[in-house]
Amino acid sequence: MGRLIVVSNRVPPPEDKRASAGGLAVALQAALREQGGLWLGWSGDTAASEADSEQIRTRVEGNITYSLVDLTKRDLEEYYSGFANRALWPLLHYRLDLADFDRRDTSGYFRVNAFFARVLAAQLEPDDVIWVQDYHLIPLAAELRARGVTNKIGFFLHIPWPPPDVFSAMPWHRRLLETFTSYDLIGFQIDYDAENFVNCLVREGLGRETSRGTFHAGEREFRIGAFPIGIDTEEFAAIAIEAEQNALVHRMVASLENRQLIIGVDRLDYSKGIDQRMLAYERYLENNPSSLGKVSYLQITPKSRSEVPEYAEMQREIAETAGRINGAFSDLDWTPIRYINRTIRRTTLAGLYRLSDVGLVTPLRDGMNLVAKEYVAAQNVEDPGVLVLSRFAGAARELDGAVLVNPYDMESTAGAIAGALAMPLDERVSRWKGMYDRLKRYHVNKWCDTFLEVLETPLNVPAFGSQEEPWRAAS
Ligand code: GDG
Repeated sequence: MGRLIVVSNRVPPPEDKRASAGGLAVALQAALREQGGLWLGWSGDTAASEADSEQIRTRVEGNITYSLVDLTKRDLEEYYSGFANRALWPLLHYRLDLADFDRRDTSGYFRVNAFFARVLAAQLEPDDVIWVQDYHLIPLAAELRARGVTNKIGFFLHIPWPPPDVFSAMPWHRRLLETFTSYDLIGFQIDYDAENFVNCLVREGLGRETSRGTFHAGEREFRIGAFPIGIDTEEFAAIAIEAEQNALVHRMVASLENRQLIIGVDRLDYSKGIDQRMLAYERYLENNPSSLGKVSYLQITPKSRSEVPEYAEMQREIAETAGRINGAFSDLDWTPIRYINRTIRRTTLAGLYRLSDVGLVTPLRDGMNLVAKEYVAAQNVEDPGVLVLSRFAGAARELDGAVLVNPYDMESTAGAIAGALAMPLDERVSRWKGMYDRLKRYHVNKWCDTFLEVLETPLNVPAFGSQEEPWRAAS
């Protein structure tokens, strides 16, 4: 087997070791270590000029080479803040109202993808297997093929894929869709996303199914499937147990004074439904006057993408909502919402999940949502909390022990919060156990291995396992 080449917008910094790194970075690093390989992506730094961005920085750690490229200010504005985060992100999260389709950004996106392809093509060996991550780099395979690259190339989309009527609102939808046909395997989080994508391809006449999960377009044949991403379940559970000794977690316990705790953890993003969630909690307080002073809701929301105007606006809105609710309901010794607008250490986070009676995960749309999975992994076997989960998170396809809600429906979300806080122990245990067992079996390393196995399986050999497994061929 050749080397594994991972390409993603960002490459994890060298200091990202176990406790602080997310499960995905650790799993990809483990796969790279096993096979030997290369991780290529943006360094996070801005190059002063185009000539400077040609200077590739290479770092070798064991059998992994990290290849870091700087991007110019213009590249970042057009490719990253522009097309990726102001066109693709809202579009693929069904938010046409927030999408900005700008011609200059679009050409910047394709230009930076061509640049990445040029950098990668120069380093490739014939039997390398390439795995491209996420929406920033969709045209990469087409750019590589244009440079004569014939290696296996897989793509995994971490975010949702909408139905054709939503996707085709983007002026360049066909051009982008066409580039997908250069991959050998296109992976989505859940079967609904894969199904939407197939419908887009078929609607545009860009692919037809030849056998289950295998599609044909022009000269090429490729697979499409669903590969729900997992977490490092047992590691995370162990961190959560250890975190019971954490000083910050102790401070939290003391400050709660036996109140019940609800937790929400989300990057500051409109897809996460944070404002709607606060309103549902407000409705819960209104509907349950006896709960006043007896429940605390902790919302941890690190800032993200502040350079995109919609995010700055949303940050203001959420802070206002939290302030208004606290102003209306607080007492001298109680604040209903504790809103934290910065990053908390991963170990502390695990301890806080474990402490919480309810994990409130209510995105309006989400590829998977790892917070839902981390919340389950962190629970105490003897006394687990309840996951209240949006039916529009990919995780809802798997976590059938969660209390599922429609985040647009405040009244029923408020009811679900009340039901979760009052749920008896035996029901909590039985709901939690099924979810935990599943997360243990389909952890992030398994996700990684399965994707790569399917990518390497010749097209005439069946690649997907039994129906019980989460990996599904699209049709
Ligand atoms: C994309 C897709 C898909 C959050 N706050 C803190 C913190 N976090 C960590 C969580 C979790 C991660 O960030 C967030 O993961 P999500 O899955 O919830 O969301 P996205 O960032 O939008 O990720 C998503 C994912 O890709 C993977 O495929 O599930 O649908 O949108 O791990 O714990 N971590 C620390 N402090 C914080 O304050 N340490």
